[in-house]
Amino acid sequence: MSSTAAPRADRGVRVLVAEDVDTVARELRRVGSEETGVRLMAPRGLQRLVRLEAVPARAAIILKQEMLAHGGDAAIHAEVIDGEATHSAVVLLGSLHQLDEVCGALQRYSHGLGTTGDAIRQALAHFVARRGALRCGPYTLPLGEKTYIMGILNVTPDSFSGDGLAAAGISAAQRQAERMLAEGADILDIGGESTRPGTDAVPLDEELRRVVPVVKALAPLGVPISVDTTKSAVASEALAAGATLINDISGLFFDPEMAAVVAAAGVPVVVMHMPGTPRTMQQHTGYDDLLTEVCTALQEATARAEAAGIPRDQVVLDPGFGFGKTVAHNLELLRRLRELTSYGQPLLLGTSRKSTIGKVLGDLPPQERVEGTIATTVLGIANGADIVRVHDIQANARAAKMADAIVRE
Ligand code: HH2
Repeated sequence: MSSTAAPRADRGVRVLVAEDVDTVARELRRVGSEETGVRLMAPRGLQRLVRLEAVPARAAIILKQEMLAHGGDAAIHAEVIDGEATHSAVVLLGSLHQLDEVCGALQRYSHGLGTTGDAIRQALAHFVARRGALRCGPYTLPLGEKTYIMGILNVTPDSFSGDGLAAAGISAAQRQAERMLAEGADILDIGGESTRPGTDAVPLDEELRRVVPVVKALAPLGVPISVDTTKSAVASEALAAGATLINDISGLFFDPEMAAVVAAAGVPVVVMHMPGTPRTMQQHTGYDDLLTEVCTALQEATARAEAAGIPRDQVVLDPGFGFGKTVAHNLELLRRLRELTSYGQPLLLGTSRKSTIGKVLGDLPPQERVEGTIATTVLGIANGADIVRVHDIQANARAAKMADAIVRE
């Protein structure tokens, strides 16, 4: 090439992958930028959409003005501009830098806008980093370092995937639990009531009879024992028998005593999204905005927990894959799971062998859904899951370990 040729900048054009500021900063340093510039530029390298619910009209207009003033924008309901709506959902569009500047500017306003700014900053911080730990009695599970495998141990005669052990007795449950631990389970989840679509509730006495002796037998195994129940009396007796985590698919909704029982024991609780009950949930699949409805319900469940004295960071969120949702809904939940990390609470995902996987793979029966489950485990981890609740421990534990090595640097 002759030395008089014009300098070329059309080669090696590449779009970079960066999901957090540290990665952006690393790429800027690789160019040779000076450190002051790196710190100033990095937050400009990431764009975020942030949704706020039910913002009073005046505050919505201020948000839009401030975003525009800082080079971003905000979508608000058209009727707010016309003065006809009192409230609006708002979607902020901006770089992390612009959003941070706006949050700072909001501190100057009254109408609670300062706390709105703080909440936006918090959600943005939670979206990338998982901190803290789940405190299950004597077991502490640090979050963010690895994905925890919750092994499903159903002591039911009618679980949808045919894995129930109801008639097999305590020693069969013990053998299965030991096998699950050897294969890599970190938590065991014991359920005495099937939740498959259309089922009725199991009477209290029967659920106690199925669950409590198994909890007692498995508590010495050295891992947290979770109990999958919506009944406070079952939770209470299981906790006394050694359980250290409660998994309530109703999100502390069915039994008004449940939150107080969990709070008194000082253990974490999983709150799951389910519209209606297992009997009726598949009649409630008409969502206007799936993620907003799931997130709103989970934040209501979190408020019930906090009101009873359960610390917010010990309330695990679960979007309820397969509960009152169509195949398309379940796939959307997985695609957008990371939105649920905005609240800074641990995330659990329960997709194992569920019918959505069977349907996507061409009507495969539950026992042939392991590969499909692994795909959901891996994408769930990439999208922020801290715990996956699964039947096939070894396959999912290996997949999770591999996914962890890739996504949890
Ligand atoms: N799914 C089932 C049961 N409990 N708990 C949480 N937190 N999340 C879930 O997705 C979830 C759950 C259904 O699965 P399974 O226990 O295998 O079946 P069954 O309820 O029929 O026993």
